Amino acid sequence: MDIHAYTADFLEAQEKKDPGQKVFLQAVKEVVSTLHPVLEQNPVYIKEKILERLVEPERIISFRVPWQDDKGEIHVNRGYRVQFNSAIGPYKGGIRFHTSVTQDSLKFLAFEQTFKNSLTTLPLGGGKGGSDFDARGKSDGEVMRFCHSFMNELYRHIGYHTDVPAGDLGCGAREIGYMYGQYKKLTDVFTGTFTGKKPNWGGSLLRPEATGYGVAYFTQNMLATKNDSVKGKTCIVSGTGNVGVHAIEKLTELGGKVVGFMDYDGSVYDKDGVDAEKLAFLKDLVFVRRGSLKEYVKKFPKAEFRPGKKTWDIPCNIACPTACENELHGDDAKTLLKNGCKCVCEGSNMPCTPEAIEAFQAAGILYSPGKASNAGGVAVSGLEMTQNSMRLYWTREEVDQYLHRIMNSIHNSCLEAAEMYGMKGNYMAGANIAGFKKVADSMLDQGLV
Ligand code: 2IT
Repeated sequence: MDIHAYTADFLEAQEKKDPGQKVFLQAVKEVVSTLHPVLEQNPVYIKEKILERLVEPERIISFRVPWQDDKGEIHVNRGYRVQFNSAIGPYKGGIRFHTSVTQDSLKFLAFEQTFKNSLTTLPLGGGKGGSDFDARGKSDGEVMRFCHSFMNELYRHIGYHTDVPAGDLGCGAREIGYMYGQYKKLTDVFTGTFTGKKPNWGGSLLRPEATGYGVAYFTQNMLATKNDSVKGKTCIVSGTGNVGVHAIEKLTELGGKVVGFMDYDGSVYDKDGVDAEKLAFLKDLVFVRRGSLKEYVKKFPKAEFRPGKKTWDIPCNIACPTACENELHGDDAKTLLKNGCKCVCEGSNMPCTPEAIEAFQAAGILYSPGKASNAGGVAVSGLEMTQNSMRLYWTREEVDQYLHRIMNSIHNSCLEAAEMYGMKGNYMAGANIAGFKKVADSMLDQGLV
């Protein structure tokens, strides 16, 4: 069989099925483009139509979320949960609250999550949910009423052994608190049905830090393959949400100098790099006051604020995109390469466009896809589930050891799978292949369901 013709037909059929789902199709295309040798050596995947089955979510729930603002005005948002694949464990993945949320974006995220969760070594299926709700500028009361309304429907579809949501963009500990409270009220059970909970009521220590720390550990692992390290390297981290700020923290701890980062208003260029004092300010600004990075340059006037500008023109050795999908374009990749960037480690989901990835791979620099390098977050979510099951807590150090071990294991799986199928050093291919095989083989074992 001509595998290339088979995958071309497969992708064409997918495009016909969901013509408007651009990011989902982009994610599917990327995965399929790396699976040719796997399909060639395992024709059973073709015969059993594993690809066709894998790209079809097991279930999508879409629902109305009505809520009232502080003035009494009524708003209606749309809520979703995409339960993508449960072959290796209960659906697991975050909830995104952002104006950009559509069925397309959540299908893409749930698809990526399926592979990512497979790589973590833990028994986690893939899912994602969210709403087009924008929490920015809303009062705590408004956010609470929205979250309660969201949960009034979602509660019947999730559960400790069924589907375990967590946070994502626009959904942090505050939102998880409100959702978990309502979930508990409606079901009358105290279980680990959510992760990313606060430690007082079932959360794991180190869960907030896990994604960002994991990105830094993965960066360190990639550089180690070139007998190099983060120490002394100039770094850029794009987003300054939960992932970005903790990536800045760990990269700095590992001896890196983080000189660029950004938020919705623009970017900061801080030639001297972030230190402990600046990091403490940043954490308070982002997590407590929910303020703008403009305040960072007021406090540290040697740093420059660049309104509306991204970070990618700032010279660096290491770039970690941590904001959102398709934030780093082909032109940005060329600029990074021209300025000497040698390592791109994705902290968000699919932040690099296909053109950008192509440019990095053609230049032969280290590049890792988010589904491998940002898996630390969901991995510690898995560890939160374990702790909840045992009804005990591990220390920060214990969780960090597990996280470190899991990131090492993901790194090795990527390298091994890539080499086994003739694409040595290609982390994208390795992540897709290793993630795919575990899920695909489990689907085969379980028959046509
Ligand atoms: O993209 C992600 O991996 C997450 N938003 C975390 C999901 C989780 O269940 O912790």
